[in-house]
Amino acid sequence: MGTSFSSRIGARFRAFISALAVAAIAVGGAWIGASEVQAAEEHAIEISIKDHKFEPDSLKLPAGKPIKITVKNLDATPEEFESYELGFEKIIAGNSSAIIRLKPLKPGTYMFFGEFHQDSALGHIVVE
Ligand SMILES: [Cu+2]
Repeated sequence: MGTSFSSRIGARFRAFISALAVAAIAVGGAWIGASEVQAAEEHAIEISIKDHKFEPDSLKLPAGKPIKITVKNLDATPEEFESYELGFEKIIAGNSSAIIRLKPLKPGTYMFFGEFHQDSALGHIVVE
């Protein structure tokens, strides 16, 4: 008698715990799902500045996707990463990096340059 009572409690307790676990997985799953979608939509690329030149100086990017550009300035002096056509400018201190995020782009060719060394720091982005 005592055994069946405690096993009934035990069964309810186990049901409660498994319901909690299902809820936790559902919440965790939704959260992971959202961040995965965000990461999948954003196209991330990296570009560096060395000897006042961009490496690479030509980038190919997909149209219609948000873009994340990480710019590493490997020179000791600051550079300003700028594009009139894409409407950004950002000063990057020597030996440091910066992130530039762009809204989804239309197909085309867009020029960019390093404003502090415009004779050598030139490049372009082809969006297609
Ligand atoms: Cu500028």
